Amino acid sequence: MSFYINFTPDLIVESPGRINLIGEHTDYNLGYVLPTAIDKKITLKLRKNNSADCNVYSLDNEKNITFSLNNISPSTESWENYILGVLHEIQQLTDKLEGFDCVLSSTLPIGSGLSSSAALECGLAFGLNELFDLGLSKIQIVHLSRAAEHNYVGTKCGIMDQYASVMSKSGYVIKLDCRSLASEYIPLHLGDYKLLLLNTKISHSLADSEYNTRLAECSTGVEAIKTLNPSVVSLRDVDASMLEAVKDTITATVFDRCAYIIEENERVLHASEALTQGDLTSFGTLMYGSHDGLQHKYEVSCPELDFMVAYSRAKDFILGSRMMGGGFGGCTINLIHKDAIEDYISEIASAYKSKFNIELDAYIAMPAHGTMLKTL
Ligand code: GAF
Repeated sequence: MSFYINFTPDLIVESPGRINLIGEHTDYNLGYVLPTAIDKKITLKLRKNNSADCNVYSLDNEKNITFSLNNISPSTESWENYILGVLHEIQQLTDKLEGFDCVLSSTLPIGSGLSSSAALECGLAFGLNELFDLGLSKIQIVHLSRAAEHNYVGTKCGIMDQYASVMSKSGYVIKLDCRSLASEYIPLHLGDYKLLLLNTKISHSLADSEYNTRLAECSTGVEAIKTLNPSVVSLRDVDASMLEAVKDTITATVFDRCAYIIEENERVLHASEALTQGDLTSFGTLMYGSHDGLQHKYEVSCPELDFMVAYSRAKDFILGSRMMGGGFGGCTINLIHKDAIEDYISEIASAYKSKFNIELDAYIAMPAHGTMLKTL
C-alpha cells in the first residue's frame, strides 16, 4: 500500500514563501534586500521509517519519489533535485541522517516568484534537523538549502529566499546585508495600505538561464572595476563614479547591469529609512524606480509584468508597484490603499485578460514567521 495513505507523521513543518519589498538581484552582488516570509507555505509531514530509504509524496502533483540515502545523485526531474540537493548537502555536514517518509502539500503557487523552491528546501532541512536531531543551526539550514539550489538545481541564487524563509518574524521585514548577513527587523506598519500581489501566471523559460547570465555580467563588471580599484570584491563595493571610470572598457550591457545594482542598493537603503519613518509615498516612488531599473537596465522583466506596473501608475491609490523576484514572470507587488483593493483587482484582471487572455491571480501578502514546527 502507498505509504502516504493514512499517514501519521512524527512531526509537521510549515515553511513559507517570501515577498521582497525592494532590492532585486542585489543579494548575489552582496548588497541589500528587504524581504519577509508570507502566510502562503509548504507543509511537510515527516516520519522516520527505520531504513536507509526515503519516500516523498507530493499531494498537489500526485508525484512520488523513492530513493536510497546510500545513493544520492541529481535527477532529471527538476522538482526532485530540491529534495535530493538538500539531502546531499546534509550528508556533507553529518552522518546522522536516516530514512524517512514525507508528504508535501502547498498553498504557494509554483513559479509565481514567491520562492516555493526555498520553502521546500528549507522546510525539508528544518524538518530533518528536528526529526534526527542533526544539531544544525538556523543559519546552517539557510546555507545548505542555498547550496542545494546551486549544486543540484543549477541556479546560482543569492541568499535572500532561504534567509527569508527561515529567519522571518511575523509583522516585520528584514533589512538584510547580504555581505555580512547583519539583519535589522523593521516593523511593517502600512497604515491604510496593503501589499497586493498580482500574479501574471506567466513563467518564461528564460528565467534560469538569464539568471546565471546576469550573475556573469555583474562579475565581468567587477573584474573591470578591479583593474582600477583592486580592493573591490563585489558590486556592493562600487559607486557610480567607479563604474563610470571603466565605462569605455566594458559593453553597454554590462555597464547597465552594474548601474542598476548600484542604484538598487541605494534604493533599498532609502526605502528602509522611509519605511521606518512611515513615509509610504517615498517608499512607493522607490518601488517604481526599482521596476524601471529591472525593466530597462537589468532587463529581467517581461511584457506581462510591465503592463501591470504601467497600469498601476495612473492610480493615485497605488503608491508603488514593481516586479518581484528573479523576473520573466511571477508577481508584481503593489502598495495599495485598502479601500481600493477590491475594485482595482476587478479592473486590472479584466484589462489583463483583454490584453493577454490570462486570468490573473491576486493575493494580499501577510508578513509571517519563518519555517517552524506545527503542533501535532
Ligand atoms: C531569485 C533568487 F533565488 C534570489 O536569490 C534573488 O536573487 C532573486 O531571484 C532576485 O532578487 O528569487
